[in-house]
Amino acid sequence: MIKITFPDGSVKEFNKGITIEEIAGSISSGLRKQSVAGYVNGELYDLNRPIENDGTIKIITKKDQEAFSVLNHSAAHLLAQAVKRIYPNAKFGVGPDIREGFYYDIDAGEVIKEEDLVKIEKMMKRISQEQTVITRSELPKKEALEFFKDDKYKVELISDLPEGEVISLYNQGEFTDLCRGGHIGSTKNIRFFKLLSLAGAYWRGDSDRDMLQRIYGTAWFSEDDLKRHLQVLSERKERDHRKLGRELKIFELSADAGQGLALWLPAGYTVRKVLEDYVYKLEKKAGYLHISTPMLGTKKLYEISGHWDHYRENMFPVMERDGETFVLRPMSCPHHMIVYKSSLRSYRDLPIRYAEIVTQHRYEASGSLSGLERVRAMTLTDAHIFVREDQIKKEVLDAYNLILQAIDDLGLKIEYIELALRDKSKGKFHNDDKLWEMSEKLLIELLAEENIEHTVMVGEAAFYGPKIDIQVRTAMGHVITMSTVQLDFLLPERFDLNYIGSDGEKHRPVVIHRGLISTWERLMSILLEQYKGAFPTWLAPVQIKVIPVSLEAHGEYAKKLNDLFIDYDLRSELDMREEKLGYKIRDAQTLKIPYQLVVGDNEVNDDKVTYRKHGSKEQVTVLVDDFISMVQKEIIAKGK
Ligand code: TSB
Ligand code: ZN
Repeated sequence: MIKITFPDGSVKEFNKGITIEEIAGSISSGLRKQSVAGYVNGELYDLNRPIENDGTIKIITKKDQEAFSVLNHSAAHLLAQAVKRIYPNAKFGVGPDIREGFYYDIDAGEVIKEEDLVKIEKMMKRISQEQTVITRSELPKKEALEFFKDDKYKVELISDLPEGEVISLYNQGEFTDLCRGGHIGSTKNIRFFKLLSLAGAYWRGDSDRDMLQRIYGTAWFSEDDLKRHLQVLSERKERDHRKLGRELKIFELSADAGQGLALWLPAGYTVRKVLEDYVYKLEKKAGYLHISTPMLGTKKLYEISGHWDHYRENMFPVMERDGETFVLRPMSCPHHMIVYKSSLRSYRDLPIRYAEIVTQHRYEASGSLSGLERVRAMTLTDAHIFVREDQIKKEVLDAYNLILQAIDDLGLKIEYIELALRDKSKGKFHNDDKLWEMSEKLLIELLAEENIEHTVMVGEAAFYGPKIDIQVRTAMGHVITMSTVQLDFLLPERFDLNYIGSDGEKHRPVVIHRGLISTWERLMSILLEQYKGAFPTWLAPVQIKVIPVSLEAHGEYAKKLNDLFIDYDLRSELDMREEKLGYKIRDAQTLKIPYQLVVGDNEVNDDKVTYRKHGSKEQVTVLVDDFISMVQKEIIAKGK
């Protein structure tokens, strides 16, 4: 007999070899049905793994967070088993559970196509109905290597484990996988699942190694939960900026133009221009000075700044001509340092805030490129603020607050604030411990003093200093950085920046790097997703669509209206195509134009307009002047 201690402290005796499922069953049959796995002495145990010794137990039920992981991890094995049945030569990389499901990286010996997922899913269903028990066994490393000798990926994974490690295997029917475990006892417990998509994935994320195929799926405990999740996924797909960008003709990506090199179409460019004006005014009010610097710099400039040592991986290759060496800039900071140096500075001049809408290029890994979200040519709402040490906190805080104001004006939702620090063990950061300690401490203090709730990420700092990043969630569910404030003691040193202090001596300024609302590319992806393509009126590429009921009878008045709106700086368009009225209205709706104006007899006779606001079914008739001032007010208030 063994003694099992429950979370409430009570102790019960059971036969040696009892399982979580049986213990749950001894309490109630309801609990048995709800049980998924458990913790024995803190170790994750399968539903049916025999418990051999005394210990504490915690049963994981379907309601617990970990239950979803266990189920999905087991579903990944089920997927691999099904693939192996269909593709007997298949070899397997890794197959973990993830936030919303699971995946498995597979080399099937032939290419799996999107349409093959249906047949793989059917096979999974069949294996689930076979009700195969999932059992754990253990092997010494040497024997495990022998067991998996035909699967080079598994061999590599096992080889990386420490000598003497006991390796656990999981078996279900004819299929055995290398796995740490936490499984759900039987394939019969994996019933509600769906295979979702197929992607390429390099073995161990290394682009120099084999490309495997990654199959994504999701598994749930009930049909309803699965259905609900699939609904969420389909809504998300509708919100995906890549889809909306195509439908609304915002941008184009073409293999011929180059991957990650986005082309802005008229509608997208209009929004970008509006945003540019907006940023210019906002920065003017906040005391920024606007400058313009080139996209190209000498290699030497980036050697001085340290980008060459710490950021070269992300840079396009150098260009050489007539003995000169140039690089396409990945950031504007070095140029801004030179601008600072263009005059003698006194302590009274500081802070100096240089802002620029900066076009820059980064060589991002091709697998990481994603629509407008991560590109290789990008234009950043950038600034570098030069301050004295006693001005750091105030200027960081002001920059941060300006960012919050911009995000509020744009009506965007922040996921969380992140403090990104250095990982000392990594070589990508400059290595002056004193500067790092000083700058990290400053940001930590500031966030505490201002009660700014945040998460800390070690290793995500810039190579020159720590940063406060403002994170948003994308439609596809991952988190990206929108805005950033970064503290930098390094570049002033590297560029030997000075100002004359009140003591008449030379002092070093400190630099704050600030990305206001990201790059136009990433910002556009965020706007499209958060607004589902329906831009607020002040940002909309076209604000008003004027549609005459009959070209002949109402075309002239419609044109007069359209011209008037344009004179009032409203972005209005006239639809004079020889199409049916219904078609034109639908078209304006598809393009999510805020105001659709249908012009018929009533309007012509009474100097009125009848409009319909996007998203509303209601038709409203008002005097032309009232309509104009209503839209103007809405634009100035940014819809707030
Ligand atoms: C803020 N030197 C600083 C600048 O002064 C800098 O470049 N910081 S950065 O590297 O963090 O980039 C600024 C912002 O650009 C990021 O916060 C992110 O919003 C955006 N960005 C970065 N890489 C990409 C990319 N590949 N595609 C689109 N936007 C990007
Ligand atoms: Zn910078």
